[in-house]
Amino acid sequence: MTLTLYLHPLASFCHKVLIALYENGTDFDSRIVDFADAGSAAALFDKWPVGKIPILQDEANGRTIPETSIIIEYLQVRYPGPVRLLPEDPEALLQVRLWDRFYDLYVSVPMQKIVTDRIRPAGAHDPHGVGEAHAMLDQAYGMIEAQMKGRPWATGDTFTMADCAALPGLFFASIVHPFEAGRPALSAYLERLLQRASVKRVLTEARPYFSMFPYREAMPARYLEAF
Ligand SMILES: N[C@@H](CCC(=O)N[C@@H](CS)C(=O)NCC(=O)O)C(=O)O
Repeated sequence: MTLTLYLHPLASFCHKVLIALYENGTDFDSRIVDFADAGSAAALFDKWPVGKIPILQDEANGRTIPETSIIIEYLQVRYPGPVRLLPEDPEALLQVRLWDRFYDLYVSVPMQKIVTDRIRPAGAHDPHGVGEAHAMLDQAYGMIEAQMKGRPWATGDTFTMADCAALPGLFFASIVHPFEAGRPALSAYLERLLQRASVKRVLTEARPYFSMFPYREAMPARYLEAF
């Protein structure tokens, strides 16, 4: 097997790349990174010193590819499959890149801020930063509501990298900062994502690890059942 994805099955950014891999039926091996295990963490830091997952190792050419958006673009260039996640048309491509950035930076990052603050040591919490993260999610939800009116997928009629980015952010954000009433297009979009076969597979593989999620008690019951 030439491709190895270093990941954790609960990690939202890993879900983004897994969705892309499953959409295209791309063959790969996975290696779980356990940050609590010094050897496992060192193997990651050796390859990508900022220590973020996922990273993709390509044995065929000895390359390590970090950063989810770059990994997905790399897969499309080097290992294309039936589902084109980055469109050929330059204008459409800009929209996909924009909404990919949007979901990473303004949904996933504030969601992570809220989640990780819960497991900080006593005295190291950041209530101001967490408040800002909640405000950012409110802002993002409003913008997604407007964007998704009349669109099945993040940027139009086809499923793209932006949808790969949207699912993990929205899934976990919907737990820590539930959608307020009056967000029907946002809610319908998340439901549509949850019905996608690649997404069902990712969340099914993540479910055994849900007990490790710091907001486990806030997970809707249906998230704990089969997708
Ligand atoms: N910008 C990065 C973000 C990756 C990221 O934040 N990954 C999280 C897991 S979801 C991580 O590695 N967290 C470990 C840490 O921050 O120590 C990407 O798109 O790949």
